[in-house]
Amino acid sequence: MDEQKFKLGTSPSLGPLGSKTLDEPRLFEVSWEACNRVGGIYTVLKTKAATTVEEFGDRYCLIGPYSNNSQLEFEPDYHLNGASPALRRTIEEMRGQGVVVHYGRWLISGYPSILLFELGPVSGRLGEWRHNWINLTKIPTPEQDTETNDAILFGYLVAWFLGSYLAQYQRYLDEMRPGVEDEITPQVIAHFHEWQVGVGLVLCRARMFRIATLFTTHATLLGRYLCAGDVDFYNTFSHVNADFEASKRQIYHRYAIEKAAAHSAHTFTTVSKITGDEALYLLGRAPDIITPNGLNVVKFSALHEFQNLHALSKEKIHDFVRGHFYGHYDFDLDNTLYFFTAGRYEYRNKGVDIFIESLSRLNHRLQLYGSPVTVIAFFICPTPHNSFCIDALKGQAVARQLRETVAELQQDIGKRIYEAVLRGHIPDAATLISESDRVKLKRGLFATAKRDSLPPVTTHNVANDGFFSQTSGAATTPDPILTAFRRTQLLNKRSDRVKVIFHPEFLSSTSPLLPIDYEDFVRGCHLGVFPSYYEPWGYTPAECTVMGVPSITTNLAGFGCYMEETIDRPTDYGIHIVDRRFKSVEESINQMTEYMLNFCLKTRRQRVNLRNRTERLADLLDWRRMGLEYSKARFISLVREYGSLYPPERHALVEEILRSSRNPSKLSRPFSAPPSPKAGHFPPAGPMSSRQDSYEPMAGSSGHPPRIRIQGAQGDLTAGSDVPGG
Ligand code: G6P
Ligand code: 1S3
Repeated sequence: MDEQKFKLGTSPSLGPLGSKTLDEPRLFEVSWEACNRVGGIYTVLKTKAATTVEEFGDRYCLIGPYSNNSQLEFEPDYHLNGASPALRRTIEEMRGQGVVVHYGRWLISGYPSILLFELGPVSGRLGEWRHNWINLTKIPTPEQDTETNDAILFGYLVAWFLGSYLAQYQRYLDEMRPGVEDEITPQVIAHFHEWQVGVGLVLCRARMFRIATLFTTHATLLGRYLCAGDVDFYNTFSHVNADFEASKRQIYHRYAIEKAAAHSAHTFTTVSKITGDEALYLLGRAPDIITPNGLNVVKFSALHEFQNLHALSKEKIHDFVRGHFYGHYDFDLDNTLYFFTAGRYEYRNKGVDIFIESLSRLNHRLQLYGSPVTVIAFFICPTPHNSFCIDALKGQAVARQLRETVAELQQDIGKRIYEAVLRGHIPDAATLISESDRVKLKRGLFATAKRDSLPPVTTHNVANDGFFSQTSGAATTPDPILTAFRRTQLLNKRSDRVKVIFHPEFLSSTSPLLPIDYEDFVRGCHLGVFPSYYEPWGYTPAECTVMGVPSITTNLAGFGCYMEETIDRPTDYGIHIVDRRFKSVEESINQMTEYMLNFCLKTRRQRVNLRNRTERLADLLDWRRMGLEYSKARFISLVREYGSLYPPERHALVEEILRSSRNPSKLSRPFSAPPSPKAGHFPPAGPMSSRQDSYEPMAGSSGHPPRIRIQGAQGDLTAGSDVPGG
């Protein structure tokens, strides 16, 4: 299938068909998180913008609510210079009726147009619109739910806008062709993300606008609620009484908006297959097509440099570790591996619970084998805290002081050697360090050696550390990570081969404790661990992948499922998928422990090799490839809405898309080139050598990679030895 033909902007005009002509499609993408940083959808829209602009140019416009967050990233176009005539007239018309709408550019890669509606100025119309909504849909909406009230205000504004725009657009087209009888039909696509903007979609359909609509859910409302509780979600979701469960949790009205939007849309999509199953059972509609999340890979792309960047960033983490473990620093940093998990603090949904349990088993196994390897596991999960932990700060201060002392000495000793050689003799090593130098060094030695307590398991004083709140003395739920450390006895003892550090704050290069950005931190680590229980997609392991960092994910995470479906043996690419769907918790923990243990047993050379393989997957996650699923979804909507104006081949193409999305093909296992160059063995010519791969053989590899064709990729992602497979 020629994938390029769905790219609407690049295809020639779709008409003329008989006496009618279709104008090139205009795309509006509607989301609560457009230019409004809230969660994952913001990342989707932001990273995808460049490829969408490439496809639609100025015919693409985002729509979102105006908020304080918006101001930092929004460049207003006060005179509407960049707006098309129809758009300008619509905005002016709405402004004339008291609507405050900002038009301009979102300051991100791609520089897309954006419309931001202020909700405050129309809040007086809430009563009228709520009443209308309830009459129209019979969905009861409680007056006091401000989030739903905002969703209604925003939805009515968006529907108002789209209806007016359609009329202005047709008027403009007619004006452009006075006296010509053949009509040109405008094509408008409106893509809505998540339930918060579902009202607008339902209204467009109820008002019978000639607009091709799409609805994407990134996580079902009810699924999130059920998983956060203590429900065996994936074994029960096929027979859940969704209406009842939603009512029980007092989210029926929101869930009903989501369900109405999913059913109203011409095309319904989810970010992963697993969320598609969830949608089928909880919302009653299976997605027409999966639209997985991509990344703007260029941003992370470091070509062959990424291995060097790993070494540089790892050195920064080493610096922190030297200070943190002062007095207990008896392990070899050259034999130390950094594991980490990061994300929203959802202890169970993000799988932090089973990560800690597996670490404790790993600790035991490494001790048993007398392994020289030390694992330091970081938990970057923001939670309320009071300040830095004194002991953690002291450690960094002590290490910094010693570093400065040694740096001064280094300079002095250098000078002494220089002077001595100038005077014609080589100095005696014993005289190079003076008495006062020795005193300074001894002071440093005592400072770093003296420590009664164990190195702290947390960098900050977590607010809920204890069983009793400090202020009221009332019982509170103790912090689950710290509780699990205590229960599993992961307390940074000398004998522990696994050490733990909880960093309850996002990382920042300005931190006095661990001064490093998240991206650099990820690059410096060896393994990202994300054993999520509820994760419709999950950007964290995807980010690791494009930076060449192996990771652990699960077959309950959209990303993990996608990798499992796309690649033959993901483990060979450094993507370790824990089975949390068909195995018991105990079995999943054991599987994870095995993954981590095997990782610890790898040599440096094997780790370097694995990182190379992982990084090769980056192209798979690029929006240039993933974005094609969006193109296909839009194409389906267009044909479904403007069907009578499309020739039969276009309808057949829709069937083809739907068929092929039901049967995705796999990428075979990564190919390893022959061993280190020696007589008769040379690295394959071409791009592989320029990628600086190491030439470690893998069992079963033949030495000559076949050309791999990834179906469903942009064009055909065909390459020789450089593409993993074979
Ligand atoms: C990169 C660097 C090497 C370094 C290696 C360490 O590949 O280019 O210079 O030796 O990382 O790898 P490790 O897995 O031990 O951190
Ligand atoms: C959702 O955001 P979340 O972290 O609440 O949408 C993201 C973007 O599609 C997705 O990556 C994530 O898994 C979902 O959970």
